[in-house]
Amino acid sequence: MSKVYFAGSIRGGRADAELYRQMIEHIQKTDVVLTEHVGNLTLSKTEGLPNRDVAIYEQDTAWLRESELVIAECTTPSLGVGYELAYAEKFGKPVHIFYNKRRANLSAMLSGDKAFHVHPYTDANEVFPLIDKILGND
Ligand code: 6IA
Repeated sequence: MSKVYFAGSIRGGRADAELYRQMIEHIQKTDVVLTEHVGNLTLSKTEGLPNRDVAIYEQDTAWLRESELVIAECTTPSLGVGYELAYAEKFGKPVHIFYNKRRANLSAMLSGDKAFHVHPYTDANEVFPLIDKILGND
């Protein structure tokens, strides 16, 4: 059972929050997701108090160091997710990036980084068997 850090946009926009929720639920069938809140549909992009941000940063970077693997959904661009991916790379974590190639043009800073495993898809249903493969559950 692996500890997975799931990354998805929050203040970058919540258009894909329902997909994050489904991906998290899928991973949780076999593994542990440290960041379940990313799929919380009641979390809005404007929510939160600025003075909570230090605690959020400290907690999320601690979870990244503790994680064994990072899975990110990057169709909706997010500065926070981009930061997390670079942080994960620095700590030697395997990083898997998903994005819908019909809706997004992934940043060259992600698609050009050979340390990252990038998974473009055209339909969200393709994501779940790919996750199974990553987790060794296929
Ligand atoms: O720049 P973004 O907000 O889109 O960054 C999203 C990423 O940063 C996610 O993958 C999360 O891991 C992390 N993150 C951003 N905001 C929070 C948060 N906020 N709680 C936990 N992780 C976060 C609580 C509510 C918030 C809207 C203030």
